[in-house]
Amino acid sequence: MAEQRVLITGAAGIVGTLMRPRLARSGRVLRLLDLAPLRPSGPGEEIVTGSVTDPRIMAEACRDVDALIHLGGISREDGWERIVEVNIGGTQTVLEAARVAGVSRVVLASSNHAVGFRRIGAAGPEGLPSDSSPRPDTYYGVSKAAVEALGSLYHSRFGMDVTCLRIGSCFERPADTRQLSLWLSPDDCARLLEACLATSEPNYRVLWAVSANTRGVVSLRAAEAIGYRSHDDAERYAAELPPGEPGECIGGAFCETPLGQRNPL
Ligand code: NAI
Ligand code: 15L
Repeated sequence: MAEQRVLITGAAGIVGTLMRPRLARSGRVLRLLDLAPLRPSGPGEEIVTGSVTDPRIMAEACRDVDALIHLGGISREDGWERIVEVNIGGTQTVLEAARVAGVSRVVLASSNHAVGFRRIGAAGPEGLPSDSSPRPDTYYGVSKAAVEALGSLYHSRFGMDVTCLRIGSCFERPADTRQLSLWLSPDDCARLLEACLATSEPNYRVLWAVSANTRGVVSLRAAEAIGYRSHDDAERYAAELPPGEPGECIGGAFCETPLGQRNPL
């Protein structure tokens, strides 16, 4: 079988680092791109150092790539100009380079903060659907809504298979009460990415990327429709966490973050 090459941007970050061992497969090459230094490559890996905002770097990085997972960028609130340049401009640069290079399958990291002002529970017992329209809570959330819109554009214009993941909280383990609802375990993240890499029909999708948490507040129906099956539940960590309230809105503390000010993760 022909080798599959998967380009991961933002590979040195939290999610990229968690995915690197989990997405490794025989017959697959992971091309890992980041501005930040990456651990030297192991077998089946290639390293690219550079910015997602640089068309030359991205053209080179997309060469011979079958699928692209775009995680790179600013992952919290920040100044408007930086957010626009890196998250919106960078995503357009990435998609355009992918199109020119013939990369037909793309996964884009969106965020719960694209819909951060949606109220928890308002959508009924199944939870907030993944296609609910944006209600961003920050400039960062606005950029993720734009990322989804760019993905839609590149699917509709060029037939690319584009999946946008509204990631809840993807960390080794949940850190607070809110994350008991929105946690995406690293293993489930890899399961979902594998499902995205295996879809048969080119389409445009926006999916919730969370585990099957007992206190879940978002719908997994669309993710399950492409074959995602969560095996994890944040509840097993509940007893270890300090008591707290989940908050009224999906975006939690981001809804009170001063606009344009870099906030804690
Ligand atoms: P992170 O901040 O740990 O990693 C982002 C990576 O992107 C960093 O390694 C950084 O060096 C790189 N980067 C920044 N600007 C770049 C540029 N111009 N060119 C190339 N690389 C650049 O973030 P994390 O947690 O790994 O998140 C990955 C993606 O998933 C981000 O797009 C984030 O917005 C999204 N996300 C993450 C969530 C989480 O819970 N970890 C939740 C929701 C969304
Ligand atoms: C995000 O979008 C951030 O990238 C991540 O660092 C967390 O803050 C996450 O949302 C969250 O809401 O927990």
